[in-house]
Amino acid sequence: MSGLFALAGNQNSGKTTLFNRLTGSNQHVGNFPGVTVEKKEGRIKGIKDAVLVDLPGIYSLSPYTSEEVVTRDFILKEHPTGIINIVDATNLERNLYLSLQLMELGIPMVIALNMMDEVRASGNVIHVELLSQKLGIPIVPISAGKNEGIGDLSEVVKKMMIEQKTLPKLDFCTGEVHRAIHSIAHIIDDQAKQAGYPLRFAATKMVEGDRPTMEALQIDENEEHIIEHIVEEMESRLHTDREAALADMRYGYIEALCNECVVKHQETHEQIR
Ligand code: GDP
Ligand code: MG
Ligand code: K
Repeated sequence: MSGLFALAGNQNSGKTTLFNRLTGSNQHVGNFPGVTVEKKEGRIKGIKDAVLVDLPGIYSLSPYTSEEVVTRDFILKEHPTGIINIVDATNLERNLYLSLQLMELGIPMVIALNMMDEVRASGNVIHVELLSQKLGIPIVPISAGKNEGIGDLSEVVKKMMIEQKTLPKLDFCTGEVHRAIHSIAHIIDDQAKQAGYPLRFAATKMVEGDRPTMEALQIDENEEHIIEHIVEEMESRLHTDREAALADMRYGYIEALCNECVVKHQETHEQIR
């Protein structure tokens, strides 16, 4: 059995530090095909035949930068065994914005919740178990900088390799956006399947008007017209544009999630008094 794992996360989340911890000196550097984005690969220490690819640091999966395109293409075309999504726990809401998008790709995923040393020092508390339950994926608290939790993370990665479980569907999609995604999913169902795109991800990309995905799915003029109509309808009902509608929905979900799972130092203080 062999495994291919993708390390994805925001810039400055500790990705390079974690990559080095997981692979040791066992790494080599190249480029992703066709672009000058650096591709680092290494074997994961302590796991037989598991390769880790360090994807570029990104904040979203929209194709605005070649880093974002590289990340999408790698995950959609290479079908990795799993994604290790490194999340800066001191910046949880911002980082989870990418996590939600990665989860739409339907690839098994573990969150490596990094910088936990700083969270501890701040006096904040993150209820990791609860967060993991709500998201439906494993979360391992780590401090890559202090070399803490790396063994636990390795164990989860090893398990992902053996079990090869698919990701449970996370339903954070509500209201008008949900309606639009649902209608579009209906239209592009076959094309998404043929292109090897997860339906939910593809439908969301149609709402965003994402050209590369439209081309990959070979959306014709007629279908594009229908999709545009659905999205305009959504915009007029929400009194906002498509990008804001999606961002509002994602951040709304994340905010509620963090309200439940994170206790800020000051709040603990107030409870005690
Ligand atoms: P990247 O941009 O995601 O590759 O992040 P780096 O690995 O370069 O790390 C960014 C900064 O965060 C560096 O100064 C690291 O030393 C620091 N860092 C990484 N992991 C941790 C951690 O667990 N705790 C703390 N306090 N700092 C960390
Ligand atoms: Mg780096
Ligand atoms: K830091």
